[in-house]
Amino acid sequence: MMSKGMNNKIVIVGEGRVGKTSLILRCCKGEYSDNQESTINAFYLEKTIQVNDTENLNMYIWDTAGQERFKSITPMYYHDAVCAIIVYDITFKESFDKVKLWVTELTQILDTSKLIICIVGNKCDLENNRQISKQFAEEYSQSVGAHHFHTSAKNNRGVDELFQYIGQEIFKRKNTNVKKRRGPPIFEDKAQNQQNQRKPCC
Ligand SMILES: Nc1nc2c(ncn2[C@@H]2O[C@H](COP(=O)(O)OP(=O)(O)OP(=O)(O)O)[C@@H](O)[C@H]2O)c(=O)[nH]1
Ligand SMILES: [Mg+2]
Repeated sequence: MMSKGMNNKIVIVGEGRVGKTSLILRCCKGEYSDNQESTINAFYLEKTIQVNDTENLNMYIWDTAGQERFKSITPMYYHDAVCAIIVYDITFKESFDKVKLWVTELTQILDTSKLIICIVGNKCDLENNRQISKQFAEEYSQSVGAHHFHTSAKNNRGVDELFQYIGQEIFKRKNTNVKKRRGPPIFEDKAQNQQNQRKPCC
């Protein structure tokens, strides 16, 4: 069974030149170019992943332009997204400042209890030029309820893991919603609840 429709919309945002387009092209087409040109028009590519033995999930991954002059256009692309991937370049400290701005913007506008946020440190093939420590990036991500990933679009590191995680997470949340809507009414068993409350915490 295939989950169809534009509702599995993922948007990739972040500073210019951090590797957003390269990540999409790597993920969806298995391509990479050292001379990737700056994005001017947003576009999307489709990616299908297997979420369990019998089911696939279609994701629509939108690339946006990172350059400041296109900033006002971007909200058009993220307002109905289920997941935002915020990319920074591990060799360029300022690109992490942009991550923080993006987190603020997205959390102000979108329902963060529904939005999956992934923060991605790209270009991890250039480990020697790293300007943002792993620990700092991971702690920050955790503090805003985001998952952190390291990727190299160039060397194809961490890209599959990132999109597999997102696919599984979308699938999991959908199933939970369906169960909530269709399930039988739940009658609380107060005695049982009280008993449970007495159980020591793990
Ligand atoms: N070393 C290295 N270079 C990369 C990697 N990913 C992208 N690049 C290079 O970084 C430059 C920018 O990549 P893009 O994918 O165009 O970056 P972008 O974020 O889409 O940029 P805008 O479209 O301007 O927002 C290109 O020259 C890429 O080849 C990576 O993982 N490692
Ligand atoms: Mg681009």
